Amino acid sequence: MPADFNGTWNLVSNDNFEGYMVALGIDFATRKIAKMLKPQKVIKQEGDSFYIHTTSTFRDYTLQFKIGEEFEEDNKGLDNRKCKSLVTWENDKLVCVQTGEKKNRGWTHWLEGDDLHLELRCENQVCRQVFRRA
Ligand code: VL7
Repeated sequence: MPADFNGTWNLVSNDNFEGYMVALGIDFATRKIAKMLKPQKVIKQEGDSFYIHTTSTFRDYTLQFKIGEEFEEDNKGLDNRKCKSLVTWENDKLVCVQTGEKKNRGWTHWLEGDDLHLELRCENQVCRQVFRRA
């Protein structure tokens, strides 16, 4: 049985989101707004199919994928760069590699107790987010 990420999750901590956004080339004004946000994630997981909806008062982002199937990701409303994304299981962690213009881009999700962790990577920057069940 793989890990079960289903649920609604609220951001409780966000370490080095600024560095991650700078690495993505997000402009100053957008960063000032973005770092104040407390996004919520709704995750729907059915077998190998995932739906991850990240919502905030400023912007929303929806991602749908199947494990092991590469897809085009547009990052619309984020940095708007297209990349090829592939999500796989590494033990109980969900690991996404986002191949494109930015080196070392990707993210990892895992569970620790009742918390959902997300590590966001771009170039030499790592942002660590923790979400708690709503
Ligand atoms: C999504 C933000 C910074 C632009 C707005 C910030 C709006 C709320 O990709 C992500 O999650 C994965 C894994 O759960 C699923 O897509 C993280 C937030 C990254 C990057 C860009 C700042 C403007 C934040 C949508």
